[in-house]
Amino acid sequence: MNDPITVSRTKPELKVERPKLHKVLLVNDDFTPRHFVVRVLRAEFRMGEEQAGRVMMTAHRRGVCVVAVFTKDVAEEKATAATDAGRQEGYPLLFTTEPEE
Ligand code: TYC
Repeated sequence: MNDPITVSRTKPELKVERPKLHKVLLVNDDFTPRHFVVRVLRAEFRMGEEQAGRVMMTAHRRGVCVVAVFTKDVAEEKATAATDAGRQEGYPLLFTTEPEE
């Protein structure tokens, strides 16, 4: 006998998950000039002068500040590019990434 033909009556489950977002963090140090941190934030993260100044001062006072959130790859690219911009001028400026909860 042939196998009976069965018809699934349930829709296939769609498992489309949003990619987890990653934060780019600006880490304070004692050497990088404030105006240079602001310049890097403006150039790499397309921030205005005021917002860049606020982010820089938050990192300066608290030790660290969230700059932006992106997908993992973009967050890592941006953090590396911004850290390299400081290194090119001999500054220890550091941007890191971490996954959002
Ligand atoms: N603390 C630095 C200074 O006083 C400025 C600074 C701010 C450096 C934020 C890094 O992530 C930073 N010149």
